[in-house]
Amino acid sequence: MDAFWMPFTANRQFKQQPRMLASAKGMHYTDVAGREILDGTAGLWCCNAGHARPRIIEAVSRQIATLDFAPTFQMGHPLPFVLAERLAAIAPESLKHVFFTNSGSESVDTALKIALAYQRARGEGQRTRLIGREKGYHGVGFGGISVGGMVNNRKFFGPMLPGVDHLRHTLDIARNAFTRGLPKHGVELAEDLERLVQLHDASTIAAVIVEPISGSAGVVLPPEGYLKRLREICDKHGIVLIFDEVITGYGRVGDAFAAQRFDVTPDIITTAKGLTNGSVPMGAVFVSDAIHAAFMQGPEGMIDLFHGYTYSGHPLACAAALATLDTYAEEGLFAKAIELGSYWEDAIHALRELPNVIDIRNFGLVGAVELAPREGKPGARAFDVFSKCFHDKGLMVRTTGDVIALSPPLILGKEHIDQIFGRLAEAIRETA
Ligand code: PXG
Repeated sequence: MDAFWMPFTANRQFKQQPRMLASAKGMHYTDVAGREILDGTAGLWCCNAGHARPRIIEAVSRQIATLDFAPTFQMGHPLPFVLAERLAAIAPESLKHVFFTNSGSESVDTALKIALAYQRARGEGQRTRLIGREKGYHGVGFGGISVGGMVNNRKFFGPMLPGVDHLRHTLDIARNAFTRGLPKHGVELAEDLERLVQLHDASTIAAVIVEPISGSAGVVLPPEGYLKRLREICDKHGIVLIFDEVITGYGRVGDAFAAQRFDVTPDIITTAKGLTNGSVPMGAVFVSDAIHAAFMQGPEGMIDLFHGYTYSGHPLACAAALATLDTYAEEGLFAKAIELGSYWEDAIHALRELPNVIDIRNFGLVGAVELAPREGKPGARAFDVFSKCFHDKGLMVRTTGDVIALSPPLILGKEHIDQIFGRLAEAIRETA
């Protein structure tokens, strides 16, 4: 097993006791020993319509036999044009232009580059500063880790991009522990952007990027009113607002995008994951009409954006995405997080009295149970729960630090919610 250097994994530990999946259908994985594992995380927050969906299988199979690859640099094929229109139709009103990538990390780099080039195109080329947030996760490219705020993803990799600063994060367990839905306290944390404007001057700041809900850092929710206030401050100072919706996009919080659920429209939205239901790598960046228009000013024969990937708008990914959007629409999956939201909320908050539980957070079909760390061994307790869930309970969860995160496929029913939290409760109870 040594040759595969696994990502974000304790390789030597894993290879002593592997967790190996062999197949998947609907709400379940099957491991190599034939055990069924209930998918509490939609893979890695990506299989929003569950696994082995017939439309997607059929579309990708048909596509590979018809057009396996076609360039999109000064060439084209119909699928990304069709897909971009379909996406524009579900996006917020003013975000009707779509740039395709192959991952969330690439979507983030693309968004940051578009923001910088946009400021230059409108005569504000001195605006080069990018602002992220503590605990933010924006993938693993140098742009993404620079604006990101997860210490371990940054500290090994040198100085990263210059001229980046960070807002304070919004996790406040002391004031908000066990809140159902959005935290009541913390709207004032948006004023931290005013502090950075005071420090650096607005004329140096190109863009702010935040996740409407942070996933990787352990489900950090925006306090009520916080995102609206960020929007206002960005408007006041000519700063581009980017929402990284790699996790929240495509139905996770009860609308196509969190921007719609929270009724706050950024200038750029980054997505990936649920776009193809995780089946073929693909990301999409949604850009506002105003930003797009700023690039369409020069001579028509000039390339408007010197950026792109060999696989931007790849035929297989487009076919998968179109079939995924069909599946979401036919089954009304974007509404699922609303329909099941209160059942989900009641079920996760029922874990409150279990040993070592110090906070529970939920919104849409996202949930997190935070455990007290073992002394001197941060993350060990949650990792043991994760391992017990997988090996003994037939349940897949995610951990980050001492947080257990959940983000099930949106096709789940109440019986699956009962199973997820029943099994997780047992695992927490049995873990010292
Ligand atoms: N932005 C956000 C908000 C993400 O959550 C990325 C960018 C990067 O996407 P790619 O496709 O480059 O990995 C992500 C990815 C977890 C987990 O369990 C989360 C992600 C990836 C893997 C695990 O928290 N998010």
